[in-house]
Amino acid sequence: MRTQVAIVGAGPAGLLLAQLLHLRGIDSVVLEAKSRHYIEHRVRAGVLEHQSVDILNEAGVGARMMREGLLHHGLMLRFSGQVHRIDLTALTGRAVMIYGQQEVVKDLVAARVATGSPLHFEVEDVQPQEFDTDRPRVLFRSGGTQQVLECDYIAGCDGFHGPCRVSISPTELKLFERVYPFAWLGILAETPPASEELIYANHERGFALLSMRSPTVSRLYLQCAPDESLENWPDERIWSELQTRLGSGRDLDLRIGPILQKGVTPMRSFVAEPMRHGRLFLAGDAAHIVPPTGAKGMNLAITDVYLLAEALARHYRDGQDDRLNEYSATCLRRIWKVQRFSWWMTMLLHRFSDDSEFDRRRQLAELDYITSSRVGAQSLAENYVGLPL
Ligand code: RFL
Ligand code: PHB
Repeated sequence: MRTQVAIVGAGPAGLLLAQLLHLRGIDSVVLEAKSRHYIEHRVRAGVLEHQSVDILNEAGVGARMMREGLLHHGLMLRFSGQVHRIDLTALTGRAVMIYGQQEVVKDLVAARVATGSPLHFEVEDVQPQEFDTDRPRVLFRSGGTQQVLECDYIAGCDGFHGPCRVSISPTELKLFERVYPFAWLGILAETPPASEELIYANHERGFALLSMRSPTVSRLYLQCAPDESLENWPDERIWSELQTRLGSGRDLDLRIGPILQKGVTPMRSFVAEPMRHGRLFLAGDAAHIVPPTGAKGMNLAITDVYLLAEALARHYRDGQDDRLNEYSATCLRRIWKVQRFSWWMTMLLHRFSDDSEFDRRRQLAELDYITSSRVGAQSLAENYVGLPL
């Protein structure tokens, strides 16, 4: 079996890369460990930067997003018992789109299937090999049969736990990591969003976030312990904690509804440098993780593969490798700014177990500054809607 680009992983990064390459006349094979049903129902991120919206539209997979997605022109910050609106559009001229990651994945899988190009689900034992030579290949098993996929390039879009990054010699990678002393308990619930816009709450009992997926489905998060067991969180406790932290009763009417899905997301900041090793290119969560407070994980995956597709197109179309050579540095420059923003939002909104009274006052003063100074608000807004490519 042979292709131009072997893509490991069918998350937003791998699937979008496959579609962008297809549009540029470049062949690829996508290898995914899970089933189609599994990846189409994995509940994760939900906020698309304006630029991600443009890229998905340009890739020809944006029609349903434009119909069903919710365009948001602002967000709410809640602290000290009050809510303050950050008017994203007035401050930046841009808006963000609320559209679930699993919906993006469904649209991308449908587009891939329509091209008739290979997308293999439930493959096992994926091993990227020989990427430091001119003849890289990927070994894998599919339906019990051992396969060899020869290629020009390998795209490691296999998430944080995938095989690509770990196949690189540790001496060639520099890893940067910060693990936070808390996690997010996230639920998807059948209840109309209690607010038209997202609410990020800094409460003395911990962070809470109100988000949504549709006019009838809410997505809600609570700061919890990093090793939290869901057994400690019966539905009544989740709702009561959300109501307290989001201030339901006074400003807002958060109605209890059936919980469709529950999960705990650990919080970490992680970067592996560089993102290229010979003919292996890492993209998305395979190369970096951000804590979800800034809503950036899926957006970084989208911008990485957009740059990678352009670089590969330049190679195949013009015979020039300049963009491929610059890929890692170009991505990392943006990634570190997004790392900074995601870290900053996390530090601003969560309670730390060792918070001193000084830290608490400083956090509230910073929130007060952001919500009372146009410059303060603008910096948040500019990062939230997305920095330019
Ligand atoms: P993905 O989506 O993880 O996709 C990687 C794909 O690679 C597959 N894979 C393999 N395939 C073949 N062989 C192997 N050996 C493989 N190992 C793995 C996986 O099955 C998967 O299909 O990475 P990608 O494409 O880079 O996209 C990044 C985003 O998914 C991610 O940044 C965000 O979803 C982060 N994130 C969240 N962000 C938010 O803004 N809000 C959230 O609520 C939120 N929740 C989450 C999240 C990430 C999570 N992970 C990765 C732990 C919840 C979770 C659980
Ligand atoms: C979500 O809707 O899942 C979501 C929204 C904003 C975030 C993180 C997750 O910062």
